Amino acid sequence: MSGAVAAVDLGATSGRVMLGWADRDGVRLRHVARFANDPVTVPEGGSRGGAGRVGLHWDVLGLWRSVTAGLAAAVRDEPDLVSIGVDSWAVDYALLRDGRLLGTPYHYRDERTAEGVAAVHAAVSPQELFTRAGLQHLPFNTVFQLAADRASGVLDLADRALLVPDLFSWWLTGVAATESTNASTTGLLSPVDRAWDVDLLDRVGLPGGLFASLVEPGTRLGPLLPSVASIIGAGPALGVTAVGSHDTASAVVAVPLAGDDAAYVSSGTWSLVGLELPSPLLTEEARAAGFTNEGGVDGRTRFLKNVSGLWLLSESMRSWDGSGASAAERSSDLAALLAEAAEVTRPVSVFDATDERFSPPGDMPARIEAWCVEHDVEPPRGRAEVVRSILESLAAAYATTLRDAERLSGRTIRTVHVVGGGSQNALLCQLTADRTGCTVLAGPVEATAIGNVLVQARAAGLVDPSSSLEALRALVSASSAPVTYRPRSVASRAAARAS
Ligand code: LFR
Repeated sequence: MSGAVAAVDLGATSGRVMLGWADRDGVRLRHVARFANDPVTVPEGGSRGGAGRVGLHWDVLGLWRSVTAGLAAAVRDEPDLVSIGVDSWAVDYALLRDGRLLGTPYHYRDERTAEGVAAVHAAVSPQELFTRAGLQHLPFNTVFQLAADRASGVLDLADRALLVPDLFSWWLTGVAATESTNASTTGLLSPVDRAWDVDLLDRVGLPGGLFASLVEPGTRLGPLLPSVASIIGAGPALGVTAVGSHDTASAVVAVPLAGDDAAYVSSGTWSLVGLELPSPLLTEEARAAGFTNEGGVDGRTRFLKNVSGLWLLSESMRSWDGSGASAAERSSDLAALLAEAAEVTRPVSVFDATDERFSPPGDMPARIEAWCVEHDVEPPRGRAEVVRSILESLAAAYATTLRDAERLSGRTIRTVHVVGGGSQNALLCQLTADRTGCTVLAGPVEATAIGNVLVQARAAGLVDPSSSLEALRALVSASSAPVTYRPRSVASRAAARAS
C-alpha cells in the first residue's frame, strides 16, 4: 500500500501540520504549515473568582482555524492522503455539554489549581495517588484542574471532558474518544491495567462518565465529518487515526533507543528525562524522586521526570525583549546569545530548574537572581551568563534525574538521546554529555511528528502492520543520523558519575 499521512502536532508555543511518508526503507517528513500558539490572558473577576483574577487560556478556536487551513494545504499537496493524526501537550482539556464547547480550555500554567490540589489531597494522600496513578506530582495534572473546576461550579455544567488532541479529533470526526497515552497524564488512569480508576474518580468527587471511552494508539477513529471534509477539500475516505496523542509519547516512539543502556531527553518547552520500561515502577522511592509512569505506545511505560526546559530560555528572551520582537528576530538573537553563552569562562551558578517558581509566565532572569540570592550563591551577571546558567542548570537536572533513574530501575545508562527542539542546541547537548558522563546522540528534531507519522503508517499498512516499536525505530535510524557529543574529558566523566 502507498500513500501519505498528515501529522498535526500542537506544541505549547507553536503548532504544525506535516506530511509524512513511511515505507520499509525509512520515514520522511515535509512541513506544510507552522503557526503560533499564543495563550490568552483574560480577566476573570466575579463573585467567586475575586476581582483581580486573570485566567490563562489556550486559543483553541484559533488553533482549529490554523489546523484546518494546514490540512487543506496538505490535501492540495498530497491528494493521496490516507490518514490524519493529532498530538499535543498533555493534561489540558475542554469541557463540553451536548457536544458544544463550554468556555475556552485553561492553560496548565494558569494558577487556579492550588485549590484543586488541596481538595484532592484531602481525599487521597499523595502516596496513594502515586500508587494508583503513577504520576509525578505536578500541580497542573488533570485531576487537580478538574477538582478546581468542580470547586468553581463549572464542572457541574459539563457532560464531557475531552483532552486537547481528543477535542481536535472530535471536531474532525464527530467521534469522542480518549486516547490512552494522554489519558495516562490525567492522574485518573491505572498505569497497570490502563483503565479509568473508577474508585479514585469517585473519591475525588468526579463523575465517572466524564471522559469518553479509551482507545489505544493505532485505532482508526473514523472518517472526517462531511462539513470538515468540505472545508479542507478532502474526499470521503480520509479519516483520523489515534496516535500517541501525548506529544511526549509520540516523541519516544521516534527515539532510536538501541538497548537498556539508552535513556532519552525529549527537549522542548519541557524536558522529559527518563527511560522506556516494560511496566510501571510504583515504589515509594520512585515517588520520592519525582518520577512519573506515563503510558507509552504499545503498552510501554515512559518512566521519566518532567524537569522544566527551554521555557526558561524563551521566557527570558521574552522579558529581555520589551519591544515585542517577532519570533524570527528573537531566534536570531537567541543564536547570537547561545554563541556568547558558549564562550563564558567564569563558572556560573547552577539553580534548581524544577523549582515551581519558574512555572508561571514572568520575568525569569529576576526569578533566577532571587533564587541565587536566597540560596547564597552568586547570581549570573548579564544575558550571556544567564543563558549559560540556565543551560548548565538544565544539564545538571538531567544528570541528577538520570542517576536516579539508574538507581530506581537497576539499569546502567551509557547513551542519552536528545530529541526535539533542544537537540539543535549544541551547547545544551554538550553540557548534557559533560554533566552525565554519557555519550549524547542528538536528533531527530521532529521526533514527535515522526512518531505520530509512524503509528499512523503502521495502522494504515504503509509499513508492516505487525512492526514492533523496535522495527519502527530502525526506520528512524535509517532516515536520519544523530549528532554525537562526547563528555569533554575522561576526568569530567569520572567526576559526573561520582558526584
Ligand atoms: C511536553 C508536555 C509534557 C507535559 C507538559 C504539560 O510538551 O506534554 O510531557 O508534562 O507538556 O502538558
